[in-house]
Amino acid sequence: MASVREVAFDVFREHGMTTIFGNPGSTELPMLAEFPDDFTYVLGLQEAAVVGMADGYAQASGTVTHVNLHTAPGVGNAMGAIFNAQANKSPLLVTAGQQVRAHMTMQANLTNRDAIRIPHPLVKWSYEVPRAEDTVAALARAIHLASLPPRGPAFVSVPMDDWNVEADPDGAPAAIAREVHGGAGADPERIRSVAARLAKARSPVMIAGPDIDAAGAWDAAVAIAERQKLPVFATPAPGGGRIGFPEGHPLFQGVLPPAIGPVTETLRGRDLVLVVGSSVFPYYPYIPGPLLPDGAELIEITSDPEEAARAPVGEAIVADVRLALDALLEAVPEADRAEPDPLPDPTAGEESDPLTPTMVHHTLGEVFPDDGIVVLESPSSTLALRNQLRLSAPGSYYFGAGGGLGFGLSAAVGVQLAQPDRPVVCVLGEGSAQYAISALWTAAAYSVPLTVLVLRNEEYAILKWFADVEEVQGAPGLDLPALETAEIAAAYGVASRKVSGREELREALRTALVSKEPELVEVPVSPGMALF
Ligand SMILES: Cc1ncc(C[n+]2csc(CCOP(=O)(O)OP(=O)(O)O)c2C)c(N)n1
Repeated sequence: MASVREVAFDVFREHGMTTIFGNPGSTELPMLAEFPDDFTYVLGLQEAAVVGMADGYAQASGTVTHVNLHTAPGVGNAMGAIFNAQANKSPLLVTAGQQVRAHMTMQANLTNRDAIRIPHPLVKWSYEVPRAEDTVAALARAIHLASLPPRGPAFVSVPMDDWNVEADPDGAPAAIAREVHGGAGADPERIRSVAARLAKARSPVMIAGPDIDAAGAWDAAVAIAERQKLPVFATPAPGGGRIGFPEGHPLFQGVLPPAIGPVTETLRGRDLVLVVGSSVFPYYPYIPGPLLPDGAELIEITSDPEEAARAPVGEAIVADVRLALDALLEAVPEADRAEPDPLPDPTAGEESDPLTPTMVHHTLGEVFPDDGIVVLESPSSTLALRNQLRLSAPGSYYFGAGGGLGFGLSAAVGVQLAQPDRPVVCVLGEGSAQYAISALWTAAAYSVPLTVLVLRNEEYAILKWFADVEEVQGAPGLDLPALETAEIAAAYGVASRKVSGREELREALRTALVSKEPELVEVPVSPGMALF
């Protein structure tokens, strides 16, 4: 008869989950025993990096991804990254080892006393099975839940002696065979009404969110905007974990500012705001004001009932974003409105010493391949990168929507593993690089051909900007002297170089982009925010 472990691996196989990210401990070894040849185990050296890598992999592959953690301390270390994965709607099966059942009540060493409670607020389901034989069913249930909209992490704690128990002979084959499909369409009546209101509107606008990309609704969003001649803004950058509209398209009007008052200012004069695949809105910082300009209506299309319920204004339709947009495309007529003026071409100014972040991103833009992917965590130059690169292909941008640093570097390793044929450039502030720095070791150990570009401004620039906004003076801890990222990378086995000036930067990026191994390029930049 098959063991729980053997059947569990059949379930993973059935779901295409043959890449497992983890950091093992004694309580996880029974799961890893006789590890099958058709599976890959990607070792991360600390759990923030392990979950971040799995998050990137899950988003870029579109499949539920298994991440295995070490009982309570491993889950504890992973919490910030699980928070990010939830915000990113990243479908993860998170498992953790647990003491032997006979040890749990006496709370022997490493017992995860409150296994379910630790990740509970950040996951869709948190569970420890009552009987060993139920493990397979619990894992299958967690996989289905993680994959259903809104996608996100689900957690199962598995006592270490459960893996070798005989699997339930009836339940196990059924669990392997089951399929669960999400993706509910919108009420056709509602879609017809949205189409009619768009057609009647004087000055409608579309706000494109990350779920357009995640749902595969990119072409439909472009077709609707073109047919209706809609100006399109990207949802505010903090929540824009992916881009939902080609940013080089003539209808693209830029990224919405992230605060209430400025959003309303930007939308002034509009009478219909169609928000697709985004919350309303990922605001930060708090700059109060009316939620919408006078005379404007807002309609949100989201696959996330939570997002729909918590929006502070407007109406919401809960449906799969691709199905809803496909239906809307069928229903909207051609509009004869004037098209908006396209954004002016990006400019970067004269070369300075050190370079400005804007000049760095402009230079990256010159060498950036058409099929390239950016994973971004350079807080004070997020908007400059968006403006300079104007990324315009699906699946070409990943950003930590949760705001927890450490996503960038680790997710980039996962994205590159999931998309081996597309060049991935991870753009980091030198402060951000530290939160999951050990992901560099995984990149080197697994020959992940990632390019890492580190902007060295010797400060937490974004926090200095926030200090101004919050009228905070005299805050300590905002400077980062002598943080030698290139040396750290070299110690992890990643080829690295320090460059200055455009020419050196361009050449270093060109070399790194075609290298079959990871390479890191560190460039000094001027301090402060870079908005364009
Ligand atoms: C886990 C975590 N800890 C702390 C912060 C707060 N934080 C936000 S931005 C930032 C500074 C980032 O510095 P750096 O990467 O050098 O970028 P810069 O602001 O200079 O562009 C910090 C510490 C955070 N977002 N996440």
